[in-house]
Amino acid sequence: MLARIDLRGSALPGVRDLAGLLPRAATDIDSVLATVRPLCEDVRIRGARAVREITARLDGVDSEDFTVPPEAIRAALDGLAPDVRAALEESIARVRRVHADQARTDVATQVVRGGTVTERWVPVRRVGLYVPGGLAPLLSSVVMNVVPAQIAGVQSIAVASPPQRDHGGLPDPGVLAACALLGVTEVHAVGGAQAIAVFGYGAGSCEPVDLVTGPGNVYVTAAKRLLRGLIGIDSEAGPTEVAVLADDTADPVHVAADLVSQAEHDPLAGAVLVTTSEALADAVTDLVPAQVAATKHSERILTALGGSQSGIVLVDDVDAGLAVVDAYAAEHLEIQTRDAREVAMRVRNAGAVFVGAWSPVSLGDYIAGSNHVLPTGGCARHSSGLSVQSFLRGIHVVEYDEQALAEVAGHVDALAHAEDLPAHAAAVRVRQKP
Ligand code: HSO
Ligand code: ZN
Repeated sequence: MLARIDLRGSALPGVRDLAGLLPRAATDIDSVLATVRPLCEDVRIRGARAVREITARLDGVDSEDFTVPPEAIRAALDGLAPDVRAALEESIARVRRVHADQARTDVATQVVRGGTVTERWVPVRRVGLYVPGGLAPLLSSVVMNVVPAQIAGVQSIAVASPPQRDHGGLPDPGVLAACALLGVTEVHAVGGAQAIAVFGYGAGSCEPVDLVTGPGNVYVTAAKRLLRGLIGIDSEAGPTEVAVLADDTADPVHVAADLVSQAEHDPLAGAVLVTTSEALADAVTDLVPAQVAATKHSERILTALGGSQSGIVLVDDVDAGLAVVDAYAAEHLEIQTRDAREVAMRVRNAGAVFVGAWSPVSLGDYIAGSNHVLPTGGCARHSSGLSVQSFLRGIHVVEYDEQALAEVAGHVDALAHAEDLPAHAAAVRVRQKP
């Protein structure tokens, strides 16, 4: 378990080679496209009838209508345990507080006298939020998807989540209760690729959406890739992962627990410790087996920690550690070193950074106020996690008056002719007085 990679004693390779050396799961979306494409086509052509058949076949649930009745959503909230309700309410309040600060205001730039460009931020009209069922019913993911959409001003929000056989074909009751707490009234008991197809094409009472967000398994991701363009998507989420950058000041009990906690999600989850301290590496290696044995989902955790996507990387110093975690570009990155805040501020690539001994990833998963829908698989090099911005489009509104246009007519002429597009120049010239 937790294989070691020793990068000490010589100069680190360049970023690309370094990334290639680090443990990471390879997800092959293309190989499931062949399964997912006909399924999506079926939903496009036959709508709700196709959804019913696919759901019966794949989820073992046969239901005439996949849309969850509003009374079932309310009933789920009534049945929610008070401690879970209190926790969800606090989570919603904190996530709202953080995301409220992300709201964008329109900016008007006066470029010249008589010429302005205004950037208007306009919410997407209708979004579909996917909440996976799978190995765990992620009620917290409802909060992380819905709150930014609501703050962005999205008018129409639909949630889809797989039907559960032991809940009468409805989605997990915790997921429904979270929807109720957030005021979401449209929920569909559909999972997997077929849910994304329902969002993309519309089926039954579900109208097509403009944008789909939320993580899912490889089939969900393949359907998102397939329908991208027809709909917007947030990202192609892969298996979850955590990297911990630690020195000899880190508590090995904490580090081991954090690696184990993220591995709990998925046998394909990645957990990587990058450390300057061999003693810490040894202590974590010694502690992990007992922590895993003591927890409920030990089998999938063992698979994740024993897989080639997990391991311990030894480095000479914190600077080298930073180079390694930047090359890895983790979905979640913990900094457990001296001067952790200062080190964290030097990180370039991560979905979210958790600073110091008292900010474990599970705090962020549930209740820090940050978002937990984050870029995986190295996508943190170019993308950010879900935010209010994910649900907005910036529209440039251009308004020049006659004089301001006349001032640049010559420049338009020059550029248009340089591009051999004379009609572009003419469209400005016809407006000029002789
Ligand atoms: N760590 C997951 C989110 C989550 N954890 C939900 C528990 N529930 C991906 O960021
Ligand atoms: Zn988690």
